Amino acid sequence: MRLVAATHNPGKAREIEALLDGDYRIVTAGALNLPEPDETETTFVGNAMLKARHAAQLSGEVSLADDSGVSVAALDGAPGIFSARWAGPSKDFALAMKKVEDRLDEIGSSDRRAWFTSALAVAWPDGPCVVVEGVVHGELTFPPRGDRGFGYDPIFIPEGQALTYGELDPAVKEADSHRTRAFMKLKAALID
Ligand code: ITT
Repeated sequence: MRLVAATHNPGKAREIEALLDGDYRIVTAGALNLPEPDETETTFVGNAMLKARHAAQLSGEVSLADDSGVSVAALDGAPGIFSARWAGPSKDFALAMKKVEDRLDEIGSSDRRAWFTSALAVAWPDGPCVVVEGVVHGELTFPPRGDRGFGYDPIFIPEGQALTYGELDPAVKEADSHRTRAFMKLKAALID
């Protein structure tokens, strides 16, 4: 069966494909030239549903969307759902990570606690939409380290590890990331 991965982010698409482990043929929203919807909701769950429904409606196929981001405790959860927007139109994540560091410096906080969230939604054309959320807690580190991941991976050290997601083998991230935790819940929700 074919599944539309309702994302224009190649890093996410790679991880979603690995999680599906060959069970579905994946085609991305980017490859189908589907336009990106405006993410007008106020939660990860809301935006994941919006993106999955949008792709399902336009493609006529079952669509899986991910809305995700990093939330920083000392910044009251920012950037959170605005994680992509902090990188600007040129998707400059070096800039976005610097912005996080600068904001922490500005408020003089040494609290480095942070968490990644992934909301995964599956929508059927003219049908239901199932949504779940996974979270991984950890700590931020500056300057960024490692180039094996994407987005904010180089500044995030997941709980129980000494290396950032940017430094860790992608298989280690896949074993227990926010996206993997959401994916496990999704599987359970779809089987029940
Ligand atoms: P789509 O909406 O097309 O899927 P996007 O990049 O705009 O792509 P989001 O709106 O969900 O996706 O933005 C989430 C941002 O948070 C994303 O651009 C990443 O930089 C960051 N992010 C999400 N998951 C991440 C992960 O596992 N590792 C590092 N950064 C992540």
